[in-house]
Amino acid sequence: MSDRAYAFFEEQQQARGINLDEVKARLKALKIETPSWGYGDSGTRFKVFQKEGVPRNPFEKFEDAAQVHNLTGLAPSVAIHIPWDKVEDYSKLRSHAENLGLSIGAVNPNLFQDEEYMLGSVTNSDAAVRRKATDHLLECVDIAKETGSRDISLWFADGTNYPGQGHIRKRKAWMQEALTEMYNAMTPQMRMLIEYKCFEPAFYHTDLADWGMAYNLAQKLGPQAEVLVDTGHHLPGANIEHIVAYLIDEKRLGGFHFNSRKYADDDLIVGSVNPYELFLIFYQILSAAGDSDAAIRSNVENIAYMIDQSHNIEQKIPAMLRSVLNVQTQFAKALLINHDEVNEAAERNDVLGAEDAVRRVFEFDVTPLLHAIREEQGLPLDPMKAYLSSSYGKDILVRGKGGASW
Ligand code: PSV
Ligand code: MN
Repeated sequence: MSDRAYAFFEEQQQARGINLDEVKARLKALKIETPSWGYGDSGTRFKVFQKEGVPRNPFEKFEDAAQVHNLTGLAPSVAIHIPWDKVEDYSKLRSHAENLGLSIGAVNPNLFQDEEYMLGSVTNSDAAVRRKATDHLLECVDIAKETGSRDISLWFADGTNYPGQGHIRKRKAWMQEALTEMYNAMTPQMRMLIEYKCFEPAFYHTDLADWGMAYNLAQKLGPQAEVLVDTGHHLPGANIEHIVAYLIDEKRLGGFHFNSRKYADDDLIVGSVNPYELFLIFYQILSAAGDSDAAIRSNVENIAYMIDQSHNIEQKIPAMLRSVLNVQTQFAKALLINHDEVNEAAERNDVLGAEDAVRRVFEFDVTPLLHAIREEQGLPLDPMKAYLSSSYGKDILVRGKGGASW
């Protein structure tokens, strides 16, 4: 890092009234969970591509995830998906993670891959299928107890392809019934994060299609149920930062699955398509971080930042590095927003002034700041370069092809 570049940056930001010590402390505290399934083979609906060196089991997925954390200091926990990451003994997986400097993060039940779930899981008209799905949710609560995970993250592929195929209101009641049973099994420390998705794999209706449905369900279940915003799960044009602000105000924003999408689906690297959206999401979060209401501050402090990407064509570890670094960059930029400046302009009804006070910050180059904190943390200044020049990517090729799918 050039000292001159940082000195210039420091002078520029101090002149704007930004406290760089505070910015640095918050940047160092940023934690982004990576998904175990992002290290495995994955593909489109048409083909799963096999790559050489892909982890063969959950233990190896954690080893790859440790690379991402060691080089960036950003990703100390890894979400698991059950049964993709099913193991005999979760305490072994937990100590393996801990030996690597990681912890096991959110537990994700999988209610979309068994034959019986073709017409729905917890919303299936067959009571036996609903029972099986609910039992799987309960199994994941037990796994979370063993792994020490706070969050259980729920996404349902449930929906219908044709009008008349399912009774929408009955399905709504069945969903609530299953989640109530799961909610009652959770320990007081656990949280249920409810994810929604506008469509796919069902194309006519999806049982939890948007944030309002997820929020309504969370409210009915109780305070340990919150909404999870997957940035790829909205119709084009949706204002995600508005949803974020609204949920924070309701103290129900549980977490994020970060990724990007251009049209549909959700597996592109976060920040690769619309970095400004990511910046604006952090703008909303940070403007609530200083709220006078302690409950709002507490909601913000407990937001789980998670990546949810299954890379189809990219190399797995570099793609995950790129993802967490993109999040860090936009978070760093958003930390430079002078909220007083924005709010004062808004109060004067200075529309362009307020917009300028937000947008101008997005245009700052935060490289000197990121280099400075990495240096202070003893991390490589350029984690991607450090990974590509290490031997890890070559060493794992001995695993061969045909590793774990997702
Ligand atoms: C569904 O598209 C989703 O976003 C859910 O979070 C799943 O658990 C994950 O992707 C993996 O398929
Ligand atoms: Mn997701």
